[in-house]
Amino acid sequence: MKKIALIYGATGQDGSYLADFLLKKKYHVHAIKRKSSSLNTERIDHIYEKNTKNFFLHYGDITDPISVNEIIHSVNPDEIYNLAAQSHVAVSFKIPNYTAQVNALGALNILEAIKSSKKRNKIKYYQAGTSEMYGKVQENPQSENTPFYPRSPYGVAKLFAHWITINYREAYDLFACNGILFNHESPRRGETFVTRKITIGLCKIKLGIQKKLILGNLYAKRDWGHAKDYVEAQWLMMQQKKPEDFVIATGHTHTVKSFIIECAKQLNLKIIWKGKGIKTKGYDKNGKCIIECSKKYFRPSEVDFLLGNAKKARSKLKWKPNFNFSKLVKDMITNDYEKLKS
Ligand code: NAP
Ligand code: G4F
Repeated sequence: MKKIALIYGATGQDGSYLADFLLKKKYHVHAIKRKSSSLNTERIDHIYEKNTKNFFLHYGDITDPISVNEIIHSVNPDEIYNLAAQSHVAVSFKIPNYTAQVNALGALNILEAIKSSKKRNKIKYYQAGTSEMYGKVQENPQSENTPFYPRSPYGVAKLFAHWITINYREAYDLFACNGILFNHESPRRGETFVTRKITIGLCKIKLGIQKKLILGNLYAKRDWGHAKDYVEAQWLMMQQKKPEDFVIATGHTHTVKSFIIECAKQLNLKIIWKGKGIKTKGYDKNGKCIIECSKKYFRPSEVDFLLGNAKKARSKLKWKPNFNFSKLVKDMITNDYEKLKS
């Protein structure tokens, strides 16, 4: 019999790749979309157009326990992936209460619905945890055993979701696991996250349709991987006999500035750097300033450095990423350049 998966967050970057991945594995995929005043299914439209037989869309919202219960009890899934979130760290400082409703209590709503389901011991649950929980890092590199120290309302809310997942696993014997995923990007990445803002900005500058790219902290370091590799890891965690938590990361870290430099290299765009810290500026070959920093994009408290240790996933899940840093940049740059050119 075909397995049934339910994806919260299916209209997002990871949810859309996960839907592609599970459909290839012959799952029946049920996907949740939110009511929105404009179309929000761009990332899954390609599926809907050609694979309607195994793909089902439902309106829902993770903050509404009535809808969460109704969907879980009627779909009767084998696997539930909770990828739904207010996923922007900077925005979480502006809407902390809302971020907690979605990122923390949303997870609890799903776990409660599983607990009250007749199939409760058969349903597997995946919680989309994050390296943001390490925040002010207490150890390098960060593994499953590194203590957490979140630095944003986003990170704090995700830490609640992490621990409530463990608590429901221990208290009610649910198959509930946490992925602790480091940053992962792709051509489907939201346009306000730094990597996509850079790939779009530099492609537009190269094509002469944007003059300047204005960013925040260029010296923060992130362990960036590709979303396609990371959704495979999510699925692998759900295929284990016992639920456990796993760090997913590449084991390499780069500054935001290095990300810009790699993009510029692939676009054959020369940048001459001058100044330090917030005064750092990038100039083109004619001496025109094309990159500068603004306080507007700095956060009240920053996560300066992230570097993951995914040894456990590599050995137990046999997971290994196919994309390295330059392949990731290439995928994003190629996609944005082609799209913008046409
Ligand atoms: P994303 O592109 O921002 O997608 C978030 C998804 O959640 C969207 O489908 C969004 O729907 C949905 N959503 C938001 N609020 C909701 C609500 N109240 N009810 C139902 N759905 C809701 O994020 P992503 O990059 O794919 O990340 C997926 C998950 O992994 C998130 O939980 C994120 O926090 C976590 N994570 C991401 C990374 C990363 O680097 N990408 C790393 C670690 C963990 P709309 O399309 O309607 O907005
Ligand atoms: O791309 P970012 O916004 O990602 P951030 O904050 O690391 O969060 C992402 O990864 C987390 C995993 O660690 C996920 F849980 C979370 O959902 C999200 O997907 O920012 C990356 C870095 C930060 O240090 C930020 O200060 O880039 C710096 N940055 C510099 N200029 C900027 C900008 N970030 C954004 N968004 N926009 C800028 O102009």
